Formats: sequence, C-alpha cells, structure tokens
Amino acid sequence: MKKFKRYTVTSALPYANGPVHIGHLAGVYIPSDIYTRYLRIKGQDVISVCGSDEHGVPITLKAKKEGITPQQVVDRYHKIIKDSFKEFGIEFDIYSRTSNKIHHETAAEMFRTINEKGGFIEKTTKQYYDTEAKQFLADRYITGTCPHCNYEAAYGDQCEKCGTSLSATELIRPKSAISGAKPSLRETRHWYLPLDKSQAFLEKWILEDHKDWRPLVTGQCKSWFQTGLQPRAVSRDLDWGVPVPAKNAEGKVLYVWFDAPIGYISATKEYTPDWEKYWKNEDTKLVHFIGKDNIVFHCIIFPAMLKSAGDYILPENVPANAFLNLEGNKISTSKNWAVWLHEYLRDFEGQQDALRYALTAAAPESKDNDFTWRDLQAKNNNELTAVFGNFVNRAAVLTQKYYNNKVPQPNAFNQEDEAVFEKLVAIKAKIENNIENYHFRAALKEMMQAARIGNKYLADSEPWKLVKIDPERVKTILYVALQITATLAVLCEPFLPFTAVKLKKILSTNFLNWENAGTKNILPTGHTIGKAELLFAKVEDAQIEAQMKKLSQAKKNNQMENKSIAAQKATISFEDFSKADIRTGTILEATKVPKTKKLLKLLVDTGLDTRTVVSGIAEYYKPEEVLGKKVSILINLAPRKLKGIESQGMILMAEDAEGKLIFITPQGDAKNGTEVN
Ligand code: B3M
Ligand code: ZN
Repeated sequence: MKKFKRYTVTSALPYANGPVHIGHLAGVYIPSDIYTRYLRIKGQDVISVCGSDEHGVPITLKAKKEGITPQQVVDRYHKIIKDSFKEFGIEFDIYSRTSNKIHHETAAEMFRTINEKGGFIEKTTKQYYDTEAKQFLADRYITGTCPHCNYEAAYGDQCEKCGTSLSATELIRPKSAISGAKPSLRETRHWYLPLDKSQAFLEKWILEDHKDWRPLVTGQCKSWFQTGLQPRAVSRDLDWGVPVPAKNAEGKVLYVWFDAPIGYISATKEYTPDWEKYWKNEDTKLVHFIGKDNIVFHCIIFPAMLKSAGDYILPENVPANAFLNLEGNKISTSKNWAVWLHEYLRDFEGQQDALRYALTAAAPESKDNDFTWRDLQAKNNNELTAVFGNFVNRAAVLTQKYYNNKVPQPNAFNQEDEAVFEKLVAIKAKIENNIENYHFRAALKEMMQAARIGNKYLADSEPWKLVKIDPERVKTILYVALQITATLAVLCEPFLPFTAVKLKKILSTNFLNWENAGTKNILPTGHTIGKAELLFAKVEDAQIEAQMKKLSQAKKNNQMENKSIAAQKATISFEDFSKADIRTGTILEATKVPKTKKLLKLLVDTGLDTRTVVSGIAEYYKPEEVLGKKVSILINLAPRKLKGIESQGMILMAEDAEGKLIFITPQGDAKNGTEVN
C-alpha cells in the first residue's frame, strides 16, 4: 500500500436551500469528521474542506416561491448550516460557499483550462422553453411523468422515485415548474464534457486500480459503464450560477454539478495559499465523503474533469454511504419527515455525542439503515451512560475518595491486569485499521469495547469492598482503571469529541495522545486528577415523546396534503370515460425486470387474450406474491416500451398515504374479461 504524506478530505457540499438533517450527518459529515479527527490526533497533515453549494435550480425555485432573491435564500441557509455544524463539533478546516468570488474565479478558470485543451465539445440541441416565463427550463424547472416508473412528479434531470437520471426530453407530459405551461422545444448551444472518451481510462482506474472501493460505489460505476458514458452538458441557460467564461455565452452559467465539486478546490485556496500541495501532489491522499446519490459525480464526472484539466490528483477512495431512514420511512424534506440538526441542538442541549454515537452505530455503510428515537435513547442510556459514564465516574470518584485525587502507586500487575492492557492494545490497533478502511461502525464498537472492559474490570474486582481487606491491591486496581479511562479519552475523541474534552478535564491532562494510549503508564503515578463530573446526561422519556409527537404531526399534515393532492380532477364526459376499456383479469406469470427496482413483467389473462404488462409494483410485491391474483386491467391503453419490453395495458392500483400500491381486485367470481364500468 502506498504511503501518503498528507490528506485532503472533502465532504459533499450541502445545498443551501434547507438545513442539514440526520441523513446528511450519518451519510457524510460524521464519517468524514471521524476520519479527519483521527488523522489529526495521529499528527498527520490533513485538511477537511466543505462549504455550501449555492447554485442550482432548487435554490432559484425556492427564491421564486418565497418572493426573495437566490442570494437571500443561500445567505439564510449557509448561516444555519455553518453554525449547526460548528455546534455539533463537525470540525472542518474551512467551511466555504460557492457564491464566493474565489469560487467563481476558480470554477471559471477550470472551465477555461479544459476548454483551451479542447476538452469540451459544443452542441446545439433542442431544449424545453417556457414561452410565458421566457426562459429555458433546465433540470428541475421542468417536471413530468417518469418514463421508467410512471411517477408523475419526476424532474428534468432525475426521477426521485426510481432514482433514474433523466434528460428533460424523456419526460412524459412535461410541464414548466414556473408557469405550469406545456413547454415548447427551442434550439440552444451548450458545452459538453465528452465522458465517452474518458470511459476506457475511468474503467481501468476504478475497476482495476481501485478494487478496494465499497461495492455500493463500484456497482453504480459499473452500471454506468455498461450503459456507456455519454457526453454531458456542463452549461445551462440560467441566470444564477457561475457565468460561462467563453465567447457567445450570454445568459449561460456552468451546470451546478460542474462548479460544485470545484468548490472543494476553491475552499482549499481560501484556506491556504499553499493549496496546490493538497490538489496537485501525488503524495496527497484525496478522499471524498458523499451519499450514494452523488456517486456518479464524484467517481466519474469530477475525475474526468480533473483529468482533462491536467496535473490534479484523483480520489484514492470515495466511501459513499447508502441512505438513513427515519422510523421506518424515507427521510423527506418536503414531507418534513426528518430530524433537523439545528432543531436537535436546541432540543437536546449538550447532548451532541448522543446523536453522534447513535448515528455512527446506525451508519448506512453498506445498505440503507434506520434511525429511531427509541434507539438513540437506548444507546445513550444503556451504553454511553450505563457503561462508559458509569465506569469513568467510579474510577474518578474512588480516586478522589481514597487517594485525594492522586494516581496511586501500583503493585505488581496480576494476570487480569495484564490481560486488560493487552486487550487495550489490540482494540487500539483494530480502531486504526477500521478507521483507515472507512469501517466507522466497527471502529466505534471497538472503542465501546474498551469502555466495557473497564466497566467489567471494576465490577469484577469490587475495589469498594476490597479496600478494607487489601488496600494495596486496590491501589493497583485503581491505577489500572485510571489507565483505561485515559486511553478511552484518546480513543473516543474521533467519535465523541465533546466527551473527550470532558474526560480530559476530569483527568486534568493535556499530555494524552494516540501514541501513549493503551500503554501501562499513560497516566503516571502521582498525577492529580480533577473533579469527577457526569459524562453523559440521560435522554428522558419526555424528550423522546416530544420528538415522536413532532413526527406524528408531520405524518398527519402529509396525509392531509395527500388528500388535497388527490382532489377531484377536471370533469369529463361519459364518452370520455367509456373510451377506457377496463376488464377483470388474472396474473399468470410474473418476473422481475432485470436491473430495475420497481418493475415486474406480468403475463395477464384478460379474457380476450394473454398479454404482457410491465408494472411498477416490484417494491411492494414479490413475483410469487402476485401469481394468480385477480386484477382490473386497462386494456386499450396505447402500448409503450419500458426497458425494452412492450407493455400492453395497465394494472389498476390504488396508492395509500405511505405510497404503497394496492391491487383493485374484483370481488366475487368475475370471469376474466368482464367489463368494468
Ligand atoms: N449539493 C448534492 C447533495 O447534497 C450536492 C453535493 C455537491 S458535492 C460537490 O446531494
Ligand atoms: Zn421514475
């Protein structure tokens, strides 16, 4: 393995169109913070850079909706996000923002460099234009029905329901997000990054040279490669963003995903004039912390940009996480189904480490995972408080009581004592190995194991009983216990930074470091420790109940909203209705459509014939569950191709408040082919 001299650690730039929630924390910011804190303690040269992503259509849309300027939107959220990170102990060396001058200059320069090297192609294509609003409709300015899963509110760049990345012209029934009008196509000229030309290089670099990347990451890259990389537009017709620095580029800005990752570089520039060593030196290890929805941008597009710009290093690893759910449901900003960091900090004052602990333990490192409030309470009360806190408190209080706060002189260590030290050394090595390989959950478990060992050591040896019978042995026991607490103060720092500070204060030390952690004399005999104080506060039932109440309120509001969304559609005539030919039928065969999450291919007996229908129900039904099912089927819907399969009809489904699809099954024994009127 290559030895690196320094580290550049980046964390995905949060969009400044809303506050940060626990999904962001668990997926990106806590892991990157653990990693960089660890490297700093080990004395490595490391910078951790981040900042607000202040361009892109979601921001201009929000501004429009609220009747304020995009700058006002980003100013508001930049402050909330920056302050809450700081209060939560996410320790960036710099938290910048992409509306900064230095970023505009850096992004423009990168564009110019690539352009001068002939790294772009220019193409004129037809794009949607809103004649009422008199503007082109980039990305989220356009919505419509997803051609893959039929979701009606898909965006021009992506369907959030099935995750497919789209181009606006693929949408069925496109609609302007500004005026609601049906857009028309107009010619426009843009710059494209010819990713197809980088495919061979990227494939080798990812699939051969970086076999150690997470399967989640490599898997997504592979599927992009299989489809074949396509040239990707890096400019947009918008008035919010970095103006394209080229001739004939009036009214055009850089695509947000072109400028945002350059934000890592501009942040570094803002941090130090010596920035080049963090971006252009082969001895620097570049690591991108991101969520799984950002994989293609960090593993394919940004590396292709860096490579065409020349002399930049590429990431050594991109440890992307899957998603964190909340109480069994997908976190959703629009449904307010989330735990917002700034609100947590207000509701759980001084309890940052409780959330850091719970989120690290539940980190979605290989697949989506769930966060529950009861779990946070249990982890805080039964593990942090009852094990870690209890142990430290006993050790400190007994030292105070028996030895006037001084670390006692130990006698010879017995087997148990030696075993404790051996275990601490092993734990420290496992933590190192796990963190260096981005296994933060496992690393956290090991750290907690050290606390468990301490707690058990005191519980088993019962110095409070022994003190009357064998005071000499008690000296050794407390000496050992104090060495464990001091080691814990070091080992817990990457995960529980607030606890580490408190613990160092209790131990009254400023000389602990990663090197001496786990040794037999990290805390020397005669050293005077400080006053014992409680490391963790309990999370009370009332706190949890208040949060659950908030969530159930959000659920109620959504149901009300859902009802209003499902309000009656425009009146149609009887003729209109009778055009629809709906029959009862039976599902004869069902198979999953390969490489999709949502689609089942069904063979349906309609009474008239048997035909193939592709249905977006795979998330709720396994093929074997729908075999033999009686259904209602619309049979005269114009056939259309889904994933290359011609679908000849539509199975009628109801969608409940949670989005689950339910079959409309005829009651009684309707023969196949019976008309539904
Ligand atoms: N702002 C998207 C996101 O939060 C985006 C990340 C940019 S990283 C360069 O998912
Ligand atoms: Zn879709």
